[in-house]
Amino acid sequence: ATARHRGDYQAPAWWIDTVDLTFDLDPAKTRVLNRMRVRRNPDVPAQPLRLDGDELNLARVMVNGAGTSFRMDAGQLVLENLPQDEAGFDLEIFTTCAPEKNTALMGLYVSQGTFFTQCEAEGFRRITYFLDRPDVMASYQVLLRADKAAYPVLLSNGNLVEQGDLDGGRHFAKWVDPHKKPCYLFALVAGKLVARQQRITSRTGKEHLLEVYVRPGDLGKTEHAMNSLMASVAWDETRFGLSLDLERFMIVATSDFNMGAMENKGLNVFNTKYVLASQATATDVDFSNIESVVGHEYFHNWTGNRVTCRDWFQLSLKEGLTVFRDQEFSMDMAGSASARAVKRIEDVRVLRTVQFPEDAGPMAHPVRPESYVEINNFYTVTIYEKGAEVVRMMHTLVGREGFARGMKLYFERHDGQAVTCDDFAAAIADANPGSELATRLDAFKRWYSQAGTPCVKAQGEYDATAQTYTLTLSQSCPATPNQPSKLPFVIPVELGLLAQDGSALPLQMEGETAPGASTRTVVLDAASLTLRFIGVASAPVPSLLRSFSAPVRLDYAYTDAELLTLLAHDTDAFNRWEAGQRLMLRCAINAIAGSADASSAGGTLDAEIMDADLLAALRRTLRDPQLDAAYKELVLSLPSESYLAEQLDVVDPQRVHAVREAMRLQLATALRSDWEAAYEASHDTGAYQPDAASAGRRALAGQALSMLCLAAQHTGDAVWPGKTLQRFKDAGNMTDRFAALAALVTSGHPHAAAALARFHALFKDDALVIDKWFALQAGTPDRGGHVLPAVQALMKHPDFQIGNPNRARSLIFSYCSANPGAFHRADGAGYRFWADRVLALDAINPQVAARLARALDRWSKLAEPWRSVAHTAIAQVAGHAKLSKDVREVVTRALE
Ligand code: HT7
Ligand code: ZN
Repeated sequence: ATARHRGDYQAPAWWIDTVDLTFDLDPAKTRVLNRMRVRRNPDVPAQPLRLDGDELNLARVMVNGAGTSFRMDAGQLVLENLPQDEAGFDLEIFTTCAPEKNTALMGLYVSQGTFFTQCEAEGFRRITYFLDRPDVMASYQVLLRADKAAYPVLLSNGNLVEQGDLDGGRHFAKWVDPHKKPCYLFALVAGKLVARQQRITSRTGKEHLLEVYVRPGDLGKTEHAMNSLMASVAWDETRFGLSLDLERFMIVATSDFNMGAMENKGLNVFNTKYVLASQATATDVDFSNIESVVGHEYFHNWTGNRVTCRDWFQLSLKEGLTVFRDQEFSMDMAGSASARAVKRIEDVRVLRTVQFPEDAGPMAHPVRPESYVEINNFYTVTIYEKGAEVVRMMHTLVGREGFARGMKLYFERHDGQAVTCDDFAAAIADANPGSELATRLDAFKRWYSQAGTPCVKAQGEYDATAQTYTLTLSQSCPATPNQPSKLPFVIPVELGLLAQDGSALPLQMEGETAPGASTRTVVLDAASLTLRFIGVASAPVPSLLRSFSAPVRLDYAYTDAELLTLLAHDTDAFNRWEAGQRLMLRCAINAIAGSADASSAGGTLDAEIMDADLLAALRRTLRDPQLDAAYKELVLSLPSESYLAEQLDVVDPQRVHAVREAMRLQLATALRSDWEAAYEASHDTGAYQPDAASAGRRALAGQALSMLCLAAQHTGDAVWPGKTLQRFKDAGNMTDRFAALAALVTSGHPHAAAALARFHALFKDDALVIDKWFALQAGTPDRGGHVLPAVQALMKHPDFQIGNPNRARSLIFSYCSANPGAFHRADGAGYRFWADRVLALDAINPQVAARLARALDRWSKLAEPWRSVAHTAIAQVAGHAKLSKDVREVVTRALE
């Protein structure tokens, strides 16, 4: 398969102004009549019209009502000798496709008897021949015809303008979208669905109908999604002055979906996981994810749909910006400063545990990639999460008001256009002349073009006589594929200084006449920068990169005492948490590197890894009445095995697992009475509310239970496991019930088996809950290699279906991608399981298979014997004769 390159972009040689689609929906053979008005792009030299198509049966092509000659070339339908005049011509194409055979879930497919489409990025070509690229924007009208009994609801983008009955028990619906759009935003849905409806009046005084469509029986689980949608509409109006531009905005849920959701204009299609919630079946995390995904897709209506991407290399233009917007929305919804910090910590955790490894691995790519083989492989954490960090840095550099001005200018300039990341950055900078961004825009844009995670090294020197503190910041960035050296990044570094007693020092830099605020942002835009603070009465403790002001690694040689000061006193909640993480990380790294007092073959390790000072500090945090429960839960959470592994040059995954498990046990036993107190204080029995504060209390109670069950396994105590089992049985909501179940399962308590069986029996008819049941068993800490056989047995469970992406993710991905201690077996059985599953999935759904293929991205860091066995497994996949280009790209890059 050949790569596409960003530099090869050319404007389309033809425009498609209008599209009139007629669908005769039939699962076995759907007929699609596509009538377009096409005209030459006069700005581009004359070329044949090349239309993309995939898996289509072509029946007829007509130009201006008459048959025409055509040829096929590499899957494209090529038409030559077309009318070249300005008025254009009518092009009619009649094709058929087989939705029920579409297991890739791209294009038109059937899920549980309902038709759905997924067109982003290149799925529209599986519906009809078209210029399947985002810079071709057309007006659509769509006529849907189908059997009325089987498909009573017929939906497409825009407004329903006509509907009625047809002969033979069929009916029709005609939809007209008032907005021009690229074809990746086209959607249709047809099936037996019911809707929760809500009428709203927006700030502009216009009335809108909001609808959430689900299968009959699920209507009771749509309230939270609808509330989230209403909140999203209100938030975008208040924060950015952006109103809903449609009379009707629909969300439809499907249980067969490759990703989380899709922002089709006016007809969002969602994975059920991000729509359905009730307190009995969804956890607090589910509730919060629903709010953020509903927000994300809604915010795309402006950032993505009204202004879209010129080409797929610009994907982060819409995704990075929209993730930034959904993160801000969730923070604003969370309310308190502490809840905002919790959200920021959660977002940074994802960035550091998933995106940093991506940026250091074989699939590393800039936020605006230079090339790709399969665009579906580039819906990555780099495009989304690092892209959001780039937008966040712009926000930091121009300020909240300045950013709002920039957004306004962006829409003034580009509404209705398909544009680039450069256009976005220019709008933000131009709206803020003289700002820290505008004055170094070209250098700032290296965040778009250079891959890799920069490292900021900080060194401080205190001069007691002069009462000055000199801080030197310097930056470097490791080589990434095709980018051996990098130019300096523009890095906003928010910082403060703490006195030894932990109090915040007002900051005064050399040349300033008076001390200022105790926190400020400096901009590191060269290889190094030296800052001199004056009037510093004693050696300070620097608090650097506050709020994680840039997506970098910070290297500062903190002493343990300095980190303990930050953990106890930093006014920046992010850095307070970060100090605890650094202390825990340091203990773990020392233990991993230390004498081999743990078996590398998955044995347990009895060593005391965290010292008394750290444990005392964590105890104080847990007991601190000033801190919110959600924040405590984060401070008391150990860095993940994958994050620990990323800090090492050579990884023995079993050693990492053993050390972390030993730390977990130490935390459980050393703080046992504190966990009891935390549980008693936070296990709310009142009415369930999904708000951030209540969810935080439940999170801490769940963590405490998990720790108490673990400690009990060590001491033989039966009380806490018994209490946990009781709580599992009596719980009034899924968060508490699942936390109790997880505490029993992850501690390996004998009660776990009965609880798992009971859980399955209780929820056997709820697919999303059964996904949790699979995921818990596949993700549990390994004890003597028990997880892989359990996963293999679960693959044979009657509820397991590999073709359903949610189910495949819940079992296979939970094992291969989220349970390193169980996956990285020295005998290579985990890797062989992975290779077999990648190949099996690839025959069904290449996109999902390629995601699974990423599980071994970091194989070259592994110690022996893991490294060699992993290499063999990847080579086995790469050597397979029939491989999709999705999987081939991932494994080829892994082996390069
Ligand atoms: N923009 C959407 C991306 C998406 C997608 C991409 C490829 C294949 C299937 C897909 N489903 C959704 C999701 C989003 O970022 O909002
Ligand atoms: Zn998105």
